[in-house]
Amino acid sequence: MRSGIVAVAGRPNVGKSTLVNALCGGKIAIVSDKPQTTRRRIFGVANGEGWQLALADLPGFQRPRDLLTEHMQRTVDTSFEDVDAVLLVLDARDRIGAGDRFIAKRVFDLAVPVVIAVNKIDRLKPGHIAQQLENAAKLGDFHAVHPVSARTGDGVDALRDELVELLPEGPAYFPPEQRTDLSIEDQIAELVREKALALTRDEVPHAITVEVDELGEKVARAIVYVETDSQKQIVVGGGGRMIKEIGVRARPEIEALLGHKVFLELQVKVKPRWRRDERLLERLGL
Ligand SMILES: Nc1nc2c(ncn2[C@@H]2O[C@H](COP(=O)(O)OP(=O)(O)OP(=O)(O)O)[C@@H](O)[C@H]2O)c(=O)[nH]1
Ligand SMILES: [Mg+2]
Repeated sequence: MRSGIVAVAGRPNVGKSTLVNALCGGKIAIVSDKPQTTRRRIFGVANGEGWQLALADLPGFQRPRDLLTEHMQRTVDTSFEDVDAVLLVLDARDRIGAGDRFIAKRVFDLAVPVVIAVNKIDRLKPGHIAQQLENAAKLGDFHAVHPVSARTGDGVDALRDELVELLPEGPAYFPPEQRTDLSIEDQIAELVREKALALTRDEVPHAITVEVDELGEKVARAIVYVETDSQKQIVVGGGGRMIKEIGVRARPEIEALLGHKVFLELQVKVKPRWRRDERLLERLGL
């Protein structure tokens, strides 16, 4: 048996979570077009004949602005301890910049193999992709570079094979039916947050956090927290339209997760400055 942990690192929004989902063959981590979607480490587990690959999806590297983003960076740092390899994800569509180089320096200093994924190659010209692969190769002493599209799945099988090759011999960390380390409540909260992120913009997505406070046979109740009254107005929407839409989008995925129908009850509450509240962050697992 080969088994091990691969940390997935990179700037915000490069597609780390989308790639973790593609490598695991199903939805594990929520995804959005807003940076800083992932706030904590989430394991996504892929199993095969004689191997288990545990991918640690991580927040993107950024300069901390408050307690939440400080915690997120600490999560990234501590998650590099005891990994067997790092998957460094870059965006094929963006110039490789200071953010990429910062996180690259950090991972190349670890004494483990680094595999680079140049993601989002869908609909890009071969010349452009070749150029980005060349730029990526200058970042450090990598084990391999893979062009991939997490969205279309292009190159994902070859990347998975590469990562599995790097796993040491050892017993599986997770039982085969377990796809993630998130509790069912946290998975539901994340799905609600994903829909809220998709429907809001500017500062609002960053001010949203979700907590499931009741999960019964027939009812799942979640609270969507924001920081201000005006954010609450936006998330509730005129006549409750926005929060209703969030529920309409989240419910099918929550039902698929639970394996049965559920009544999803969403409530929006203001929690001023929750992103700076150490105790609340701890309660939310952030
Ligand atoms: N075209 C294209 N878009 C992609 C691809 N992979 C991810 N995206 C998009 O890129 C955006 C960011 O994806 P995420 O997976 O949330 O990125 P992330 O790196 O996990 O972001 P953070 O958690 O904020 O650090 C989303 O809009 C995705 O749909 C890809 O292969 N091709
Ligand atoms: Mg993410």
